[in-house]
Amino acid sequence: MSETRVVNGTCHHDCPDSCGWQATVTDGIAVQLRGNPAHPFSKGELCPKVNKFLDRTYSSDRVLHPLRRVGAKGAGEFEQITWDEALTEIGGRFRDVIDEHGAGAILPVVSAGNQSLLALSFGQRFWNHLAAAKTTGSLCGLVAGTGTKTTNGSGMGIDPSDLEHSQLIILWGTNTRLTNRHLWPFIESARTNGAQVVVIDPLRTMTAESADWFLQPLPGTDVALMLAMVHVLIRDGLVDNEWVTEHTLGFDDLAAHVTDWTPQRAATVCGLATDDIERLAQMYGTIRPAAIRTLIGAEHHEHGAMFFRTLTCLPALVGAWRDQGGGYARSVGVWNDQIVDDLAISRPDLRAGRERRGVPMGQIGRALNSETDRVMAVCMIGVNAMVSLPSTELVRQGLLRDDLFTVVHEQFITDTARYADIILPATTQLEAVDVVSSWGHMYTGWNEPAIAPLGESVSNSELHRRLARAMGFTEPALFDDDLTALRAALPTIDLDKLRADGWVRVPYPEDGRPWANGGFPTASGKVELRCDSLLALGHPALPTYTPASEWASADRFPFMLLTPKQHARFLNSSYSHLPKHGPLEGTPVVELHPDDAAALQLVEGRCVRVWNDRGSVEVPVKLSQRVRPGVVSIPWGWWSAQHHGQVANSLTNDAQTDWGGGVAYFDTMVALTPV
Ligand SMILES: Nc1nc2c(c(=O)[nH]1)N[C@H]1C(S)=C(S)[C@@H](COP(=O)(O)OP(=O)(O)OC[C@H]3O[C@@H](n4cnc5c(=O)[nH]c(N)nc54)[C@H](O)[C@@H]3O)O[C@H]1N2
Ligand SMILES: Nc1nc2c(c(=O)[nH]1)N[C@H]1C(S)=C(S)[C@@H](COP(=O)(O)OP(=O)(O)OC[C@H]3O[C@@H](n4cnc5c(=O)[nH]c(N)nc54)[C@H](O)[C@@H]3O)O[C@H]1N2
Ligand code: SF4
Ligand SMILES: [Mo]
Repeated sequence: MSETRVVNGTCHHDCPDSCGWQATVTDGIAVQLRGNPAHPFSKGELCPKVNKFLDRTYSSDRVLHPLRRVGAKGAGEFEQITWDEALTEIGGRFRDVIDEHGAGAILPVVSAGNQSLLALSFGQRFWNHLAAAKTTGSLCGLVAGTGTKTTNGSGMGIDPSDLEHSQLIILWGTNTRLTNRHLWPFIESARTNGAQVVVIDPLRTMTAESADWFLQPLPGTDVALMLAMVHVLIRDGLVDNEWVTEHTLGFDDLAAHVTDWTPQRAATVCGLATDDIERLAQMYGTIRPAAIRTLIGAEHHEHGAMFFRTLTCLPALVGAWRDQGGGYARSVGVWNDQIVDDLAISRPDLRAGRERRGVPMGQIGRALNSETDRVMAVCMIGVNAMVSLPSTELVRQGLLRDDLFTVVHEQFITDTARYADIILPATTQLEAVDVVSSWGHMYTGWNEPAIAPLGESVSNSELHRRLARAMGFTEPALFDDDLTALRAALPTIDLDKLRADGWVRVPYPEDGRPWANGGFPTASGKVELRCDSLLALGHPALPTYTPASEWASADRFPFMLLTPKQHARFLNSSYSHLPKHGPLEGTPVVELHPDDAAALQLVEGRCVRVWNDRGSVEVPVKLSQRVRPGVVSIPWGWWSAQHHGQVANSLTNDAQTDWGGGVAYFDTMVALTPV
């Protein structure tokens, strides 16, 4: 008799929507995956990426056994070995590195390929106990959070679903319909009630196409636009004086600072029309409730933290926090984190006072090539470094080193895994228990495993238990089972109830107005329009526009390059190689404005070399009105195979952001040469 059951889970992708799903399992095989209609945010819908997740899970290309490299690094030739052989080799190599160079020469690189709690954090117990090196900063989100916190003392914005109460919604540097699709119905619902939607983005995205009004500034110039908005708000008496007096610090300094930030001046910097800047400020100063929604894209600039620090000043000036549906909506990870005891799951105490040497996440390429503090072993977990890190040719050079020992825990032989000495097989979310803290809504979700791990694959937590055993460690916390670790991580949550219910709503003010009456956790207790603590970090205390250093190379590399998330069937680096994803999105191209194409005598489909001192990719030209003249765009997420060698990130800038430890991917200048 065959047995069928339905198992509830939560999508693990680094995506704000953290959808609830239901897997139908017949005789141990998942036969259908669909959205859970009862989920309060995703409401039964998944997305074009994950609708075909079973094809990913059961793909014949899955890595199901430990593999050892037999060919040259990068050649992608491997032989199957046993887990015992793999662990013996890893244990031996790690011990040799520690004996000769110290544990600081071992670098774990963990990213959010699976952003669930155990997947991301349980392994830190092992790395803390080892006192290995660690990555600092982040590819995603830290800059936006840190910039916001600089002004507000907290990264906590409003619940994005409350946009349904807004009358003005400014989507500022976020491509909602592509990257955060389950939020769109809330925005549409506000629209039904008369709300206007404005998109501000250097690319005419699919979200821009759906807006009531679209503004297209040059990349990296928004702070000038914001300062001009402040200028107009003050000039035209649109400031909420009562709220500003009570809840902000430094208003007079800011007012003096923006006197010469006229709309005319900002228009020149941003490449916008003066009238449009006037109109935007007027709308923002007069329509209530007014919400600004932002996410991650705008942090990928040298002055990324300044963007978010300045943006956070705007709602304070017009008293937007007073209203439900007013204020500023960004990642709500900080709200979800309230119920997570991060120390209990990642156990930094296991370092026992030893420092873990830090390597900036965005500069792993540089670290792998550095002669000082040489990295001798890397362990890549949930990251496709050769596609996702900036300046990937540097990463490649590093991974090619003969004296570097590379371990990759993966589901597929990715561009990165090709450089591994040992590949270890990873489960998918259907195969392991976990809990997902959402950064796009207020529900932390349970993930019940639907099927047994395929082949010999293991979850991230089991991987680290095995690594601990391979090292001969005896510290009991390294071997906690998943439920014990989850109980420690969620001390206030009844795990059995969470498991039965599927999700729990995290604490959030019932009236939807977290900052209506101030109470900001800054040093001054107020919104810091002037933030003196920034001076100590070498940054101006007042919001300040600074052009990106990279632009100085414009004489050699005249085009600004964006490499955005662009495909509905891609989630970061994760789907381009699968037959029901990649081919349906076409192939990589460079989008070029027809005027630029004419000047370069380039026509649609003509192959062009896009290059700078970091790398070079050859792609066909796509004439496009989505970019402005002077700006070109190559969609990101394709692997080297579809790019005939190098990838979009071969070209990108690995400079760190002003503060917050992010990456200036989108401050990249390139030249175009027909081939
Ligand atoms: N040019 C450019 N570069 C960018 C960006 C951009 O917009 N443009 N965006 C940046 C951003 S915001 C991010 S978040 C990063 C994302 O960069 P990555 O983290 O590299 O991207 P993902 O594709 O989400 O996940 C990486 C890998 O995790 C694997 N994986 C999935 N589940 C598991 C698991 O349970 N265990 C293990 N061990 N592996 C698993 C997947 O197979 C995948 O290969 O890229 C950044 N890079
Ligand atoms: N389909 C799909 N969905 C995804 C992902 C995916 O790969 N595919 N990735 C997920 C991940 S990891 C993340 S972090 C989120 C990101 O979600 P978003 O932040 O919404 O998406 P991004 O594409 O990173 O950036 C948003 C927009 O910022 C714009 N931008 C770049 N520079 C500037 C600037 O200087 N000023 C302004 N105003 N805008 C600028 C880009 O053109 C882009 O359209 O999406 C998640 N959702
Ligand atoms: S990738 Fe995002 S939109 Fe798609 S199912 Fe997962 S959480 Fe939902
Ligand atoms: Mo991200």
